[in-house]
Amino acid sequence: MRATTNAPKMLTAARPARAKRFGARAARPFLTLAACAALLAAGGLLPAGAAGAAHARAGARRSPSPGLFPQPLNLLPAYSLRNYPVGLSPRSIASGLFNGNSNGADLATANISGGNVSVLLNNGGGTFGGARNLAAGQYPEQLVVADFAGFGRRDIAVTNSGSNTVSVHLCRGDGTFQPARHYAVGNVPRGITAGDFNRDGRLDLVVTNRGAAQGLAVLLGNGDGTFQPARLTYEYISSDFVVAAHLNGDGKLDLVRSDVGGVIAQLGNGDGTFAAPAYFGANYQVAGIAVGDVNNDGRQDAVTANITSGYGNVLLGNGDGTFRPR
Ligand SMILES: [Ca+2]
Ligand SMILES: [Ca+2]
Ligand SMILES: [Ca+2]
Repeated sequence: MRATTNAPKMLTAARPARAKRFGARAARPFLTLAACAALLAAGGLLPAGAAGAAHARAGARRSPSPGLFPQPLNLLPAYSLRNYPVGLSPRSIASGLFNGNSNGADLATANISGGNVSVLLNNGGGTFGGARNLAAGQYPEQLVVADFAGFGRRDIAVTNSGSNTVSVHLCRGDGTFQPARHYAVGNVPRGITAGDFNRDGRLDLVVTNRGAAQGLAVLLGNGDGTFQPARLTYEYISSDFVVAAHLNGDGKLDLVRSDVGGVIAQLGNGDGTFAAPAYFGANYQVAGIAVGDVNNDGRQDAVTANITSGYGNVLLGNGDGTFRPR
């Protein structure tokens, strides 16, 4: 995913600081919440509407402290928002074209208490039809949308932290999906990303496991919508989120993972395995990450949302798999 917004103009670097590895907890330059929302939307982690609203609000009201709002940001009056019922306790959201019309992007949510994925088809004009729920595993957490079967359709893969599986829902191209196929992936899977990590032209999956044996599950794709059994690694890193990105220009797809207080970069070896994790500190408790080139230097950068501190952070990529604060 790429950040394609004008987000860099919204960045408000406050205190330049040198990158520290391993446990940096000092105050960092931060983003406005609006900028975070815009960047997370660009990364598919927030609806674009929320980001636009946050941006508009940011333009109307400035904080006395650069980048920091003195009170929680109220995006829009609740009465002006249209509500779309989905399954119980939606946890994450993604967009994709699930049917053949040109109405625009459709939506899918992972519903942690409902045990399902809700699909909302775009009516055109920015409204959506009623949710159709797809049975997933127990406690669906995060989802990724990609063409796993090679039919040019947008399929859905979702982590199920209760059943320790990934559910893969193959799209029929008309907005409906085949019954899910489930893959065991390790203990308490949460984050998920897709990419061709072994360079065979078939999309693969990488999952972060948060359970007792914290690590990665790599599922190599067969190109027909099925996957090989997961290969597990154990780095004992608490990653709730993972994003595939090219960090060092070697053509081998890499990973950016969240950690409690920062991000983890792992360079891909091009065969579905990854080099040792490298840690780069941010503010405490990273609750979301997005990756994109926020300063237009051709190198992928990382943006974090930090739930405990209330800040977001920008970590600029050096083009070699390392990051520096901005
Ligand atoms: Ca592959
Ligand atoms: Ca690489
Ligand atoms: Ca950059």
